[in-house]
Amino acid sequence: MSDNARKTRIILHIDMDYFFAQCEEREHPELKGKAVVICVYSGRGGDTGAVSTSNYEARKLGVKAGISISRAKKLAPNAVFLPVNMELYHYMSGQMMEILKEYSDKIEQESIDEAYCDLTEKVTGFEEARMLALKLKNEIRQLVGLTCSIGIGPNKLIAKVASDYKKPDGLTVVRSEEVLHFLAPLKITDLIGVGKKTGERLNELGVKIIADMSKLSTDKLIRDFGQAKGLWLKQASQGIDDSPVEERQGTGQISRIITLKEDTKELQIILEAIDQLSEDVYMKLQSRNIEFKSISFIAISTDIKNHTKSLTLGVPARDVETIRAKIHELVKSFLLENPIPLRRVGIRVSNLVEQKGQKTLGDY
Ligand code: DGT
Ligand code: CA
Repeated sequence: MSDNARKTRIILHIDMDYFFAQCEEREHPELKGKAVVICVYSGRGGDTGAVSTSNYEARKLGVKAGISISRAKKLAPNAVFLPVNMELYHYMSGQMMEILKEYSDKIEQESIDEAYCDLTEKVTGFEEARMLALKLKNEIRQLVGLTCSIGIGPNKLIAKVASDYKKPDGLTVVRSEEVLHFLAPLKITDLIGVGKKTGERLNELGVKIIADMSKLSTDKLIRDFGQAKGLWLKQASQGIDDSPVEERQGTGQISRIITLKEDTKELQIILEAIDQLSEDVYMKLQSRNIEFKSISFIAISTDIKNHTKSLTLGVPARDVETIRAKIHELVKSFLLENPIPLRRVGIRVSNLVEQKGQKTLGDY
């Protein structure tokens, strides 16, 4: 084994609290303190459909993801019921992921509101990782206006269980030597990958908490669950997980956001900041060999409200001159229409086109 492979990893998992409902609270501050339920209406009229998520006030009344909207209305007749607004959630997710990227370049986005981050090369130990996580939480609260829960551990499995351990607004650090003690009293279904069905079968074997499972022999688990799952269960119960944090390339869009040195509506200062980002976006397009058709200026004002201004090109491009020229155009017209001080500014390119072989412009 190389020295590198033996090195203890430090993995962070971030999970936004009651994400869709929290985004709505942020957009509509008058919702604060009320029970809020986010609904996916089936489109068949009336209240048919299911609850996507709810805030903690609504959860206290028994309103949870997956139950029907009509049941939720019976449980919480005074709650505020809102339809999903995916555009808003993707937008907020993008902002939070952008901040995360400032902390590490080894990030695996797991879902719209969750990501793993490998901090092994970034920090000297778990204490420094904790300080970094506090700073990250604070920055997300200040700049995006949302709370999250973070778990830190020697692998992805432990980091994920740790982020779920204390919610909302939690931070749980589990060092390598604390792993077994941390896992022992938890329910087996707290392990990511142990679903309802596996949980029920383990219950039949008398296994309720992780400590019970770690006592079963590998052979027994393999007999009952098959080779791969049996081995995985044994390892998971001991907190072992070697899977790497793998950067997944989202194909949909590339964005870069920066915090201005001070809040401003000065065109020149904003253009200077945005020019740095044009370079970053250009490099990213270059490295992935893709072009874009749409470009947006992202602006976050001092009241942390989001604004965007976009345009679409006739033919795809990826050269830095086009990025710069188009984003300048967008910034200028944005400031004319909205002469307000900005806190953060950014560029997003979307409608991405992969460059395969030698295509001519006529092929697009
Ligand atoms: P949390 O993490 O327990 O504080 O609460 P959430 O709401 O962030 O839950 P999470 O992390 O499992 O899921 C993130 C978002 O994904 C959530 O805000 C809404 C959406 N979501 C979760 N479960 C469901 C579901 O069963 N149906 C639909 N349509 N959306 C869901
Ligand atoms: Ca969440």
